[in-house]
Amino acid sequence: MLLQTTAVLFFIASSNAHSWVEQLSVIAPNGTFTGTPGYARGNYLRTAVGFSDTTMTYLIPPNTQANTTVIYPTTKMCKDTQQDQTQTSGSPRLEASAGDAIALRYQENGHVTLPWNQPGKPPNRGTVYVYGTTEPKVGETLLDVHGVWNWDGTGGDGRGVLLSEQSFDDGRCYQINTGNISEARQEKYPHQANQLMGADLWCQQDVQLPNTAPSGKLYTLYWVWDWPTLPDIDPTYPDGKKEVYTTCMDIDVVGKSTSRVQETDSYVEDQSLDSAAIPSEFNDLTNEDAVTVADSSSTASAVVNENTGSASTLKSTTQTAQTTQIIQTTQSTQSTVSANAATVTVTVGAVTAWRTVTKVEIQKHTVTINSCQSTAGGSVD
Ligand SMILES: [Cu+2]
Repeated sequence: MLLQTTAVLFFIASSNAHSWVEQLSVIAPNGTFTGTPGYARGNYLRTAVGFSDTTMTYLIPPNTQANTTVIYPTTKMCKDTQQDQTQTSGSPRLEASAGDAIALRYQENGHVTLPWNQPGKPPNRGTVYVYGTTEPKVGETLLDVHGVWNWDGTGGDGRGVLLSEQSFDDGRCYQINTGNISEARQEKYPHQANQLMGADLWCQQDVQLPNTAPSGKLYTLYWVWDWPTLPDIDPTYPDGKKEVYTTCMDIDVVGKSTSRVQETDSYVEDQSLDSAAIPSEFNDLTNEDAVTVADSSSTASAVVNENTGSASTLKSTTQTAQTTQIIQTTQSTQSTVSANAATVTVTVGAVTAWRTVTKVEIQKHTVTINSCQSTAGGSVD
């Protein structure tokens, strides 16, 4: 019981720590971020007075909605602070040219590296979508866009397109914790701690601004993280639940298309991960076909099986994820006690994950953690 209590305390400070697009960057042909970063509408920097996760997270359905198994047609795409195309002081829009590759970065908040914290979630940690339009609407609804706008721009009212669809887990990102996933990634994808990310490595979704984006105008991106809970797994949600987060942002389209991403194999290997595109995502952008073909055949199990492949093999649609593998609620747990340290092994579906807990006395061999990891500094110790 003590372990259970302590484990909960490790994470309790962060129970509302979900994800949003923290920063946008143009990617140069060599895969390195270039220029001044941009930010979402109504952005709150983490360093701003009054910042908390809730200043940026936008949960759909909202906590106030009794039935979380439905999303109503009236539900807005954008958070109330992101309805208008306005920026806050210190958080300018990204400037980019038509055809540019752009990285959207977000924090995983434990949803990648501590997947056992939320039972019933898709093994790919959900799917992230980016929709683009030159004709955004105040009051835009989620359901007019999400799952409706398509690659060809022929979906729904035809005002926009689907620009990108990938797993929330980009195959690299981590926050620092003692779980095996984080530890493996810290070793495989090391980087110098910096002021922006700390020791964590943010997740990334790379998209290409359409070649047709008109210069001198704003181009709007809607980022949608679809992260449902499947039914019959978490006893709290016997019918499952919908859980979606969005970020709404605009780009100042400037100059002419420089065709930055139209050269293939220009990505420079071994560059600093602090400011580098994800190679597989970036290389996808050099190939129009690859961008438009979501790999719906890849099984989600590859995602949970840590370090098995690049982000491109991690692509799977939500539907695929829902049918291929389920993170079990009933986690078989093994504990080994040695002095003041214990290694807790949690079996999540077919995958064994573990985290090392120090200075904790083991009295019960079960661990229940139902929240996500702190984003501040990324440490859970
Ligand atoms: Cu969260």
